Amino acid sequence: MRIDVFTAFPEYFETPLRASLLGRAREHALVDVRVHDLREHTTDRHRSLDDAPFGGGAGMVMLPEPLFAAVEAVEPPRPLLLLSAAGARFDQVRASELAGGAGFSLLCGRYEGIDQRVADHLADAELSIGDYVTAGGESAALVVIEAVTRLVPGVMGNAASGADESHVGGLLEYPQYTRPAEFRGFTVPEVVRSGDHERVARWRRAQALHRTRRRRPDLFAGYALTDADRAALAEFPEPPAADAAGLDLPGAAESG
Ligand code: JCQ
Repeated sequence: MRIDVFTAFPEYFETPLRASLLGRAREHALVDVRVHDLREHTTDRHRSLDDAPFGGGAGMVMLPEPLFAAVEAVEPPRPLLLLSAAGARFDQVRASELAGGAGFSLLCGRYEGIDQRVADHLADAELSIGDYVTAGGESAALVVIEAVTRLVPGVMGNAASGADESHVGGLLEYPQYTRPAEFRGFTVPEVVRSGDHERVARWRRAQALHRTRRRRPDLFAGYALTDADRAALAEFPEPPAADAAGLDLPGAAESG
């Protein structure tokens, strides 16, 4: 998997790309991340990457020339994706699609925006990681790189596939516990310590369903309950509000 990144701040990527999962994946040559400095493709003596907007208004806009020049010099893997709050939402399905390909590229904007001709005639698509505004596309690029890399075969060993299925299938994760069985008076549910793996699996399924219905009714609406789900819910009905109550999340206090 090759991933090319175009940015005005290449140093932003140094530590995250060396650390943890990404660092290991690169060491094992499972991913080849290449970070390109947009400023190397400027031509004026100030190495400018932005200018004032036509039509006036606050802020600066990224110039098309250095962005086109950088991409044309590298001929990076496609699709070339522009990180932008105006893009299509990046989700686990998009992550899997990208992980299934040979590579892709990310273009990080800064300042108040990018000349529209970059989105129209250079990038293949615009991608958003969520409805909020960041200072630039770099943090979003790291989110995309990490979400895709962990799906590349060999990066996570056997841990990845099963855990992801629940999210791809549209449910939130079940609650997890480790030692000690009692911590400051807070106990681990009896069922997960029972040693009955079938019963544990049914309990986990029920918790994932309860959580998703409470916290993400949008996801739950798109989920088709199976007979096994119904059986798990009948065996483990939702406990009195406790799971989400402390988080003050929308819907946490509702019933039904
Ligand atoms: C926010 N998802 C992605 C900041 C300009 C396109 O030009 C700009 C892009 C940004 C970064 O915002 C994002 C984002 N949600 O990348 C300024």
